[in-house]
Amino acid sequence: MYDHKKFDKKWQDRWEEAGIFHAEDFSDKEKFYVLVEFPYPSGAGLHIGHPRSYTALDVVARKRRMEGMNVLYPIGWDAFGLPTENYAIKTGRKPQDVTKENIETFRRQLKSLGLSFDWSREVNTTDPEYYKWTQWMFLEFFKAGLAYKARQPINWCLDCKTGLANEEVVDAVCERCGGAVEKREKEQWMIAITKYADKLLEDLENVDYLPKIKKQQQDWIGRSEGATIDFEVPPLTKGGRGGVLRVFTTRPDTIFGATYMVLAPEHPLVAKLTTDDQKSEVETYVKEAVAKTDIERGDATKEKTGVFTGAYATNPVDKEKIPIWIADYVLMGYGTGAIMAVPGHDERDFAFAKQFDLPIVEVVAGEGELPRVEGGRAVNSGEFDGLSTVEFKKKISKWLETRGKGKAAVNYKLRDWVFSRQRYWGEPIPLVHCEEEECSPETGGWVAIPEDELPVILPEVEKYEPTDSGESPLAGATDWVETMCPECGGPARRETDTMPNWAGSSWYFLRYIDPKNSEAFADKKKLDYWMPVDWYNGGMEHTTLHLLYSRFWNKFLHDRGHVPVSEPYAKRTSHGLILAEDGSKMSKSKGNVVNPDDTVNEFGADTLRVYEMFIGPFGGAVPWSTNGISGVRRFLDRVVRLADIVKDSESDAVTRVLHQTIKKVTTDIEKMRFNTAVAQMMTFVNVVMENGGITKESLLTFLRVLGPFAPHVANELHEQLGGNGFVESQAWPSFDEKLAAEKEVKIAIQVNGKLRGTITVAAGAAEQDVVASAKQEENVAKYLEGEPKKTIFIAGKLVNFVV
Ligand code: ANZ
Ligand code: ZN
Repeated sequence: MYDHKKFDKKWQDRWEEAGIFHAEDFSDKEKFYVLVEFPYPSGAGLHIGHPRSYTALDVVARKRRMEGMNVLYPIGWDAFGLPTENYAIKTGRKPQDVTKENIETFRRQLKSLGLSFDWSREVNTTDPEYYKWTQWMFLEFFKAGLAYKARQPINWCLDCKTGLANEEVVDAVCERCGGAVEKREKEQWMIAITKYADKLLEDLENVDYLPKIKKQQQDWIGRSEGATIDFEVPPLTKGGRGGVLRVFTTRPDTIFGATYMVLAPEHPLVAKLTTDDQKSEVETYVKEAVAKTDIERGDATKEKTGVFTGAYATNPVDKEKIPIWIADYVLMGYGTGAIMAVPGHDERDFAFAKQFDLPIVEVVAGEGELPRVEGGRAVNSGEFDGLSTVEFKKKISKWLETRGKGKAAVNYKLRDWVFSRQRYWGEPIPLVHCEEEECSPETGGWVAIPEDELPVILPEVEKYEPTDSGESPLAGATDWVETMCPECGGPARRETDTMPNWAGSSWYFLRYIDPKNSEAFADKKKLDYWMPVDWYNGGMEHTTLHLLYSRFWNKFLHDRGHVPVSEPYAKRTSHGLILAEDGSKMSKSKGNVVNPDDTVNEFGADTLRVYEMFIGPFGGAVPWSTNGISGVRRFLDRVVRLADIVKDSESDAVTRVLHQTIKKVTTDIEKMRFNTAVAQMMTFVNVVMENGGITKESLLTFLRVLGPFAPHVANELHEQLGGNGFVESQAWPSFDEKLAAEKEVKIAIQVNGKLRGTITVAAGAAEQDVVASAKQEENVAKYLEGEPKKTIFIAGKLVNFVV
């Protein structure tokens, strides 16, 4: 048993004194920027899940340093956000004070794990010196016309009492609190992320992200190619001119099969198109439909509902009159909020047509029953009959375009980013609204705070409570709100909404590069040197939130000439969750949360580190196991005991397992197969113990591969054995393929004493394995009919089957 308290403290102090984890700006060495998602310093302290990601990339960072690279592995605090604010409300304390305490706890906890962060680069998103630049970047969006104020229905969390972005509504509830979300019409600051939809998609080809991460982003952006088509509708007012109903479709080739049209209940033409005798029915339906969430409305398993408007549209290709319906399965927020319904080839349209007895026409030939959604040859489509779906799509788009009835179009599921929050604990939006009518009409009276007056400091207020009316708590800080217009000197009011907690995290990786710069968010030359991040690990839950936002933010800064690369992260990987022992999610309310402090105190930092790497495949969810922890501790105790069996020579088996271990750990780290790397190190210790000894040189070499996982134990032994300096200052060991290879022997195979073949097997291979291979040898198999009566085995020489 080693004294982990002593080891941990001793080596953590020494590393800090020597400053060996400080990254140098500019160096002859190749740079390597390793990034983990910085934590939100909650009141609960470090979660046992944090060290999984942090240790994994610590292993990578430490290996890269030993490979001779200049490594940047930074950490900081993503500290704005609702939990702290809610806690402050409950306890009557200032979020500023609470945040400070929480950060101190997190810092102490992370330091206790011996992670090789460059602590001199710590950043904190709530520090005015930091959010000054978040505000500056917001103004860049504003000046580029990408931040704009709009009144529109947004998601409103009833518990958090704030607007949310689409990305923050996960499975129909608030991503943060799990509370119900409703649609509310509100004026909001928006950021035009949709302008970057194509770039965000295309550039996924230039980065090394896990395939499932790319897929999620692609699906979220949801690019659909198709066409808009205009259907003529009767005069919208008595005696007036006819109008058009525009639809978006991904299948313009099915236009001859459009047997009815559907408008979203919120569609602006609903009131105008509805005939008098359908009016009351339509109004009742609309009222019910708009109260439902998009998720309910899109649910394919629910029975379809809808109502006829009384009006008809004209199909531009065959002049057929088709009825116009209203149904909630068509959403206002997508495409044009209206569709041509093709029940023969669309599932939802089919279900609707069945429900309301509308005609169903086959326009794509194929096998099986309707609806058939796949492509094929066109039928019942006039002059277009016989065309393939692909050809038809091209032709019809042109046909429509030359007649002014439609054109090819692209649609996205991605929506602009709802950026205002009606809460206190966030960055103030650095704008004022000028009350002089003539001032800044082109921005609706909104005026930017000049750069030299940034940051706009978040004022202290008496009440942090959010309001049901949707006003930010800052609205009550009258002295702060009422100010002077920087443009014209007239009276002006500050914007009282704050930024979402995703603002500060959208660019923190840039600030690490130059955290103390007061002239710019970071020095250009330093950005040139360090960017992009070479390897970024984080949670899958952030794929369509932080990861998407920060890619967008970086691309925008790149286009403005502020950062050197368009894609911020060259590589993105993801870790699985750590669950409670019973496989459920850890949660405070269930009382099944494991505190990392307890594990570190009882077993030491290395045990927690190695355990989290050993617990299971890195990408998967895994339950915590107290037994597993003890097992890892026993492994480390055995490692320490290896120092007692150092000899002048060692058996071939030990040399071999050493080289096998170097080889396996080297490749496993790159593939994030940390669990099998640890298993191999365990095998190594077993083999050395079985063989009764190891040379000092071999043990020192082993400590270098162990170092990234268990740096305290590795350094302690390294010192005991008289090794030079830190394990971290040694070169990553290389392996000899020949020494790693299992020795092989030829085995003669006889049947009834006659030689019938030979096979090559690893020396020392187990009898059952050798016999199994022997039976499979082609020539031998011919002479064996069924199970041999008897099998004679002479290790390393011969197998004789008696039949
Ligand atoms: C006719 C058609 C025929 C369609 C067919 C599909 C198959 P994605 O791929 O998701 O972009 N659609 C368009 N706008 C809609 C809205 N606001 N609410 C609900 N549905 C809408 O889907 C595009 C397809 O979804 C469009 O193509 C349209 O139906 C429907 F055999 O038009 B399609
Ligand atoms: Zn003004």
